[in-house]
Amino acid sequence: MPTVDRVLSDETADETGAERSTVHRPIAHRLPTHRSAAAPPGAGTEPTVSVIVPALNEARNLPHVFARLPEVDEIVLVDGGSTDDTVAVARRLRPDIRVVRQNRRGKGNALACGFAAATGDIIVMIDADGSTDPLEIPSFVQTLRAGADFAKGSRFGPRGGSADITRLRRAGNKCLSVLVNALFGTRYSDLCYGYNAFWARHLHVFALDSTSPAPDNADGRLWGDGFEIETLLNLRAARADLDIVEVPSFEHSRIHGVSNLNAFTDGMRVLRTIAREWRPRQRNAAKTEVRDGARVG
Ligand SMILES: Nc1nc2c(ncn2[C@@H]2O[C@H](COP(=O)(O)OP(=O)(O)O)[C@@H](O)[C@H]2O)c(=O)[nH]1
Ligand SMILES: [Mg+2]
Repeated sequence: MPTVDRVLSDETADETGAERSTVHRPIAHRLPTHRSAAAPPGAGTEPTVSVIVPALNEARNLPHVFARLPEVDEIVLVDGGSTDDTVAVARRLRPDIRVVRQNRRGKGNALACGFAAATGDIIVMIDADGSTDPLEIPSFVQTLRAGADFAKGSRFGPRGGSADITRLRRAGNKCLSVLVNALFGTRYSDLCYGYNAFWARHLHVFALDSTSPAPDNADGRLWGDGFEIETLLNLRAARADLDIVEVPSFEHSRIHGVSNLNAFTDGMRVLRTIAREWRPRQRNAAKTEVRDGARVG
């Protein structure tokens, strides 16, 4: 299985919070900035935080997104070959931003490249269209610092919600979540949501490929390069027996533009992902354990 084994170069060479799902605390607007080499939970040092932002033609949305970003240690924008001013706008808004150009196509490949480039102890993934609220980042960070390995956003648990999801996508997501929970012994309430955070030291469990060139097929994507990435992350986190805790999240409407996701074709890719990842004999029975009523994986 391909793995992340080297960091993708930046586009320009040297350019260079806890919430268990039962408690909703006020969200702080600032995150710790004190740097540490590696900060396991409880070690007494503040972990560094990298925010990964996959973006494809999101120039008009970035000002809204970046205006709501709390202070973090690193922002990595992964450009998908935008034909608008996404990169220029990002650099103007955040001169300290790191811009990475993905090497294949799709949001999944963008995230794989962004994860590989990140240097923080904690990796947070947010969208560039205004739908995932950066003000929620401290909740994800706090959840990790309280002991979780993987903080999984959920629109459908207590205090979650969405102004963006269509009825078709909601129904599909529900069915897929039920299927995964039955097959994998998990308790996900929102399988196909892309607002998550995890400790960078767990990146290897996802076995993502950020280096192979685009295949010579019709869409130039490898498996995992598309919107099935969220499902892939969730299934591999569960299989690795990570401590997965859901974090309530409210998904706003995309501000400008339209979604790149096709409910049918991308839904089918998620279904195929579930089939491919389901290896009953390798499942780890321990992940069915539920602790504090909050562990879902
Ligand atoms: N770099 C990159 N970003 C992408 C790609 N496809 C989608 N995105 C970004 O991923 C995020 C979610 O995509 P979106 O089209 O809104 O899908 P939806 O939220 O599932 O409806 C947005 O920030 C997009 O700009 C891609 O192929 N490459
Ligand atoms: Mg969106």
